[in-house]
Amino acid sequence: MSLDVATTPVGISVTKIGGNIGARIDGVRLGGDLDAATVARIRTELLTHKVVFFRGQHHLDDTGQQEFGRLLGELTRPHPTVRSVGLDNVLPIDAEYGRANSWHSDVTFVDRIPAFSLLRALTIPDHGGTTVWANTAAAYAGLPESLKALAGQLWAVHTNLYDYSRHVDERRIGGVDVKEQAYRDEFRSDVYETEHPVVRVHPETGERVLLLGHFVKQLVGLSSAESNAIFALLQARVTRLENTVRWQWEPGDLAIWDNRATQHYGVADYGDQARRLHRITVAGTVPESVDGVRSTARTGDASHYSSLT
Ligand SMILES: O=C(O)CCC(=O)C(=O)O
Ligand SMILES: [Fe+2]
Repeated sequence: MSLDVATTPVGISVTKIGGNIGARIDGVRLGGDLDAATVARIRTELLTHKVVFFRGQHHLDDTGQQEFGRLLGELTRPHPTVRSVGLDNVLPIDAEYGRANSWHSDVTFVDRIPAFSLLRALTIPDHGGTTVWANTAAAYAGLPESLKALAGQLWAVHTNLYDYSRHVDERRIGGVDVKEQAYRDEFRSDVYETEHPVVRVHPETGERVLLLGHFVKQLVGLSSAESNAIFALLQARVTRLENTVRWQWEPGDLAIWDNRATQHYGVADYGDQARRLHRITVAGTVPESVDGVRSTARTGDASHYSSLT
């Protein structure tokens, strides 16, 4: 992906952060009025680096974030099931409602997985509260041929009822905050189950990516023990530290990630300090396997969430 030099906007600088993922983009004021060449450059950098970070976007509010997001594509509803907290297309990510401290790609329990997520920092704790992203294309590329062959034949059921990290908490008696419990109950108010290929062909870059994360319930056709073992083996390839980048938030930051080529993890190391970010997601298409077979929804209809298929 290279841009014609004549159309490359002046004043933009791109600085790689991790060796395998992540770049900071400086010299851009984000908004709905950005020129097409700058938007194209941002998209190219995003597809290349998988997650890009902008500092100092203090002028952005929810409206500006959404107007800018629409330059990258149609926006989804805030969330397929969480209805009470969304304004327009915005999903608040607030420590009061829960913490995303497990590895996932966003909303993989529906068939039409969002293409991009845009997360804007409003209130950030004095310390901690970083977010980590991992490159799922690099994870696939680094597999030995034997594991590529295995992964390329596997399918996984993803569901919003299942979540590796929450599993223990939900069984505990007491100990779960009422507000957090109410949010979790709403999160699970509608059941979605979708079969996705473990190896997806990225619709824009053509790269092969591992499609896993905490919404995976089971690999199709395997026993739970086999499924858990193979999931752990492949997921460990995604989250190895060489494959990640960690961002220390400041208010006014905006991060955009390619949700089809990354997983992320919100590090919950900030105690009871306030932390709030606002997320919007750009609609994405239904995944295709290396053999061109599309994902299938088993349960739930996500057409109200996004009309893209
Ligand atoms: O809280 C974080 O750092 C990550 C939140 C998250 O998973 C998301 O915005 O999709
Ligand atoms: Fe997330």
